[in-house]
Amino acid sequence: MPPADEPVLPEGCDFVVGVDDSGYAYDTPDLAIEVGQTVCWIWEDESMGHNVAQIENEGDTTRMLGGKYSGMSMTSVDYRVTFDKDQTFLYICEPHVTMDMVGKVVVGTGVMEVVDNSYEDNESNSVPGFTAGLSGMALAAAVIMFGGRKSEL
Ligand SMILES: [Cu+2]
Repeated sequence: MPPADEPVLPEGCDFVVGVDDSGYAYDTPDLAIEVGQTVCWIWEDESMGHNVAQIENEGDTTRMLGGKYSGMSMTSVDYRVTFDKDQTFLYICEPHVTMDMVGKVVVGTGVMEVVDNSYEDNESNSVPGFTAGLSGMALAAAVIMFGGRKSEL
């Protein structure tokens, strides 16, 4: 049980990020969490709207296309993300990024595992089936060619 003076986390949240008293910053802009934990960005009835928009690189002022996005800035937000991979998640509040309303979540090692397909091909489950299909086609082609030659004789 957490100490009594700590706020109770909403169910499903391992961490909650809100808006601080200034109204122009996240109250917990730097988090370090474990893989599999959930961060909840929650605020209610703020005087201004805020959001959470993933950026690609530190210092970016526009969101990453295809990145995580809580949507348009709102005065009340409940946006939750469960991080299932090591990574460093960088985000901004779009209307206040110029006022340095930015945040970071370091998940696990903080470094996304680089998937090297050329190395993993032999281990992957889907690839042997694909290879078998290819050799089956090659075999069929060989049979057709062989059959063709045979009929020419
Ligand atoms: Cu903001």
